[in-house]
Amino acid sequence: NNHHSGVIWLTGLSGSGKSSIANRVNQRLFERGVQAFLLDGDNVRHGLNKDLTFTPEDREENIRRIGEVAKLFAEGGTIILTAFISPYQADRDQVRHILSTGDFVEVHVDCPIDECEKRDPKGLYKKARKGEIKGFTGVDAPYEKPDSPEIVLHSDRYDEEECARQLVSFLESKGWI
Ligand code: GGZ
Repeated sequence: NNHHSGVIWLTGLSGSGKSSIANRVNQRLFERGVQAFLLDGDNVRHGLNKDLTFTPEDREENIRRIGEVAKLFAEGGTIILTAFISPYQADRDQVRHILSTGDFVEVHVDCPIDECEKRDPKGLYKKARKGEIKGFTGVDAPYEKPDSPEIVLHSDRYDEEECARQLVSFLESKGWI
C-alpha cells in the first residue's frame, strides 16, 4: 500500500490517553494495509531505555533515543506512532529537526490535569501527591504544552475512538494515507 512514512508524535500528561489513542490509530492503519508501528513506554522503557529514570536529563535521553529509532523506521517506509509524555518542547523540537520537513506530526493529547488525576488508572497521581513518587509530571515536574502542534486532540471532551478518528482524518487530509 502506498503511503507517506514519518513520525506521529503524541505528547501529553500521564493518563491523557496517548497510548490508547495511538493503539487505535495503529489498528486502523493496519486494517487499511498501511505499515505502522507503535512505540510506547511498554515496549521502550522496559527494554531499550530501561537504564533511564525520570530526571530531566534522562527524559531528554529517552526522547532522543526514541526519536532516533523512529527516524530509522520512518526511513524504512514505516509510519511510526509514539506515545510518551515528552514534557519538554526542546526535546520534541529536536526530534522534529532530525526528520525531513513534513515527516513529523506533533499531536497534543490535551487533557486537563484534574481529569487525568481523576482517572488515575495506575494510582500514580495519588502516590505523587503523597510524595511517594518524586518529580511526577504535572505534580512536581513540568509539562510544556506544545507551542505549535499539527493537531490537538481534546481527550477530555471526546472518547478514545473519536480522538483516533480525528487523527486518522488528519492523516488523510495531509495525504499521508
Ligand atoms: C511521569 C512517570 C513517572 C514520573 C513513572 N513522571 O501513566 P503511565 O505511568 O503509564 O505513563 C507514565 C510513564 C511516562 O514515561 P515516558 O517515557 O512517557 O516519560 S517521558 O516522556 O517524560 O520520558 C507513568 C510512568 O511512566 N511514570 N514515573 N516521575 N510519569
